[in-house]
Amino acid sequence: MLRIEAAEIIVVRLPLKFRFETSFGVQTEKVVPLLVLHGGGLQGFSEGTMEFAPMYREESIAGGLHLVREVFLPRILGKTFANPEDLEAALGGFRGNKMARAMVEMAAWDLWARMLEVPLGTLLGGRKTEVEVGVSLGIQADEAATVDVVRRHVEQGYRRIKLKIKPGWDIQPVRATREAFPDIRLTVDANSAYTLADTGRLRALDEFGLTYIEQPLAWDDLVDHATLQARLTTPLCLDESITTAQDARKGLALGAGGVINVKVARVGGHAEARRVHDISQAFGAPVWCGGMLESGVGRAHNIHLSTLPNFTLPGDTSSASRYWATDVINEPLEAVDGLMPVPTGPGIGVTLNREFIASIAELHEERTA
Ligand code: OSB
Ligand code: MG
Repeated sequence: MLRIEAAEIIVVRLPLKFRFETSFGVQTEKVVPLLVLHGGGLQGFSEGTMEFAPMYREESIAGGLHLVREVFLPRILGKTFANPEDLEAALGGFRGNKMARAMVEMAAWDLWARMLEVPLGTLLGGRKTEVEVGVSLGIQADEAATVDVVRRHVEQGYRRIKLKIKPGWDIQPVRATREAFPDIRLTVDANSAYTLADTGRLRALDEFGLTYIEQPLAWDDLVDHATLQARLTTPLCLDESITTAQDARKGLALGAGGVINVKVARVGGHAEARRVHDISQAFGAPVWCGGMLESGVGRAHNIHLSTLPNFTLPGDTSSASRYWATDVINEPLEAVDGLMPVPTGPGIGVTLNREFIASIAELHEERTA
């Protein structure tokens, strides 16, 4: 049985090794909320992917931690569940706030997999021992800098290059990259920066052989994406717009895209992520695992989810050492030639670097029933 006895909420701040510019802003550090669930002498870990300000989706760290503390934890602490899916009723009945909910759900999956002494990926139904990964590259100063950073990552063996774009910086970096690397798997991500009025500019991307264009239109839209998709030959990939398996069904049924970016926290946890995976597979739509610049904890969760069979396109879970000088976990998570090994230990297969965390923690609270 999955008995949840106590919880720890920890917040750390990690400097990013690169400047990450997207259509919604520039990031140079990451505030990482961590949750530890204790039960049966074991610990399950998760990472919140909410951000300081609601730029990507509507969730924020402050709002999410309030819900974890005051709404979700009181419903599970001191209680016993049959398995993590049995938590769904306790965590159900609330609108939105999937990333906050996912913190609790994902830590419960890790704890449960450790209790059963199996890797989380295996428990979810995955079979891969390594997963294909690419990189998501922020907006650079000019074409030459873009080609440089792409070259560095192509040389490291990453299986796909994704360029962040925005209106006024789209065709230029894509053309320069394609001219320098005619054969790489190349994609772009607009993070909702365009409208249907930009159809002409987006259609101009069709000639560059992109695998997909990620989330060009509004974060909460499906209908305009369907209109745009009918006017483009490049498949659209939905990211921000999908927070449930029902969203995925509606998006694919509407023809709003042909590919889904699955971020486990954006859809509320592993059980819903697997349902997004399954429904996409039923539509013949490939999925891949997105990232939110996670520390080792979230990164390990992403790797395990990516072992499911319909994750047929490379994900964003690149080497942890790209992001952090020191990570919050003890184990390295390093891709070799674009293949990320799946940790083999129980659960997510990584352990917290408690000493490092204690030295930098901005918050550390314990909760019991
Ligand atoms: O849209 O996929 C995105 C990071 C923060 C918010 C949104 C996105 C991203 C990334 C980074 O693209 C992927 C990663 O390296 O983790
Ligand atoms: Mg995206």
